[in-house]
Amino acid sequence: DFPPADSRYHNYTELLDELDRMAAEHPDLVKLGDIGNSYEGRELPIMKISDNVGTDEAEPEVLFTSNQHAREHLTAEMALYIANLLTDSYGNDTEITRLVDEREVWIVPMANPDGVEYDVASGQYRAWRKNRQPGGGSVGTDMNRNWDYMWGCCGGSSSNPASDTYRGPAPESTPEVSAIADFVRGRVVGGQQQITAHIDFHTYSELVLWPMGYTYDDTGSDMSRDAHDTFVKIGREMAATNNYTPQQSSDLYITDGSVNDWMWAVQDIFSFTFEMYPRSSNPGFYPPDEVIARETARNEDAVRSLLNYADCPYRAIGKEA
Ligand code: 0X9
Ligand code: CA
Ligand code: CA
Ligand code: CA
Ligand code: ZN
Repeated sequence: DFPPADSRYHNYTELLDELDRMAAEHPDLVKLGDIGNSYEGRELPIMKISDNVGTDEAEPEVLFTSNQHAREHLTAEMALYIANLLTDSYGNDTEITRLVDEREVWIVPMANPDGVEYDVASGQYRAWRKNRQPGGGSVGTDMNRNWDYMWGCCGGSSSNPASDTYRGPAPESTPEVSAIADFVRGRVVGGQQQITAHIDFHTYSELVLWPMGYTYDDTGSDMSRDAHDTFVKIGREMAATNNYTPQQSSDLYITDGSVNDWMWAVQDIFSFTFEMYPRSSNPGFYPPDEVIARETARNEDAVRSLLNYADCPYRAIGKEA
């Protein structure tokens, strides 16, 4: 488990317990499910939050995902923060009430539970990043190199199974990425992707990142000028609220097969990566649990902003349909 000094972080079963508690306390707003199983057979939980939560209404849908990378434990706490915000503030905060009424929010709080549990199992952090699927004499695929768009195209991932950025033998070879991708494909209703906006939470560096990751180009056949300008505008607005640094993801470094590129190019979802606290390698992936409250609340206004834009992201550049 987590070391005693970091016991306020949630391991997999503690996270499931917290999701159950929220669903029990807010049965009219919260629906729990799973989107499949991890390699080792753990259910991959998903939470839906909306009014009339049992009904698929014609409301813009927003997705939050956390913990593709195992050691980035602050990101599961971010997912729980969003879930608690939307449920506890419903009926008390006029903006949250409106957003819960007018959006359907999906949260995948721990996309890589096998990796998370492996990272903390011994009581001493293992600095584990990948999932726990064996292959090629090694264990683990980097889920954020395993998505099915420009997979392995551009030197932004590794073909070496021992590498921390191993892309796997094929796109969606990891059951975890395959499950999330299947879920997202399942949100196409009447030919229209219902999810309009997405944040994938990572640590660390305090960045707001937008696609593309596989190319340094700002625009191309998969990124129109208007779409790029919308990413930049919303990304900068969100970064102004949390004091992160906004930039195109490839300006950090090139990645191929990463989640934002697939979400945008294949699914038309305005998809961002947040690299959370801290800025640098001390404390790196393992900030003490004392910072959880401050560093999750730090992203509240950015989350509100994206939820607001979800009905028409192009409004950010004055191009309402
Ligand atoms: O490398 C990653 O997958 C992300 N950083 S992390 O330290 N959390 O592993 C960054 C992904 C963003 N995409 C690009 N930089 N292209
Ligand atoms: Ca502590
Ligand atoms: Ca609803
Ligand atoms: Ca819907
Ligand atoms: Zn990461």
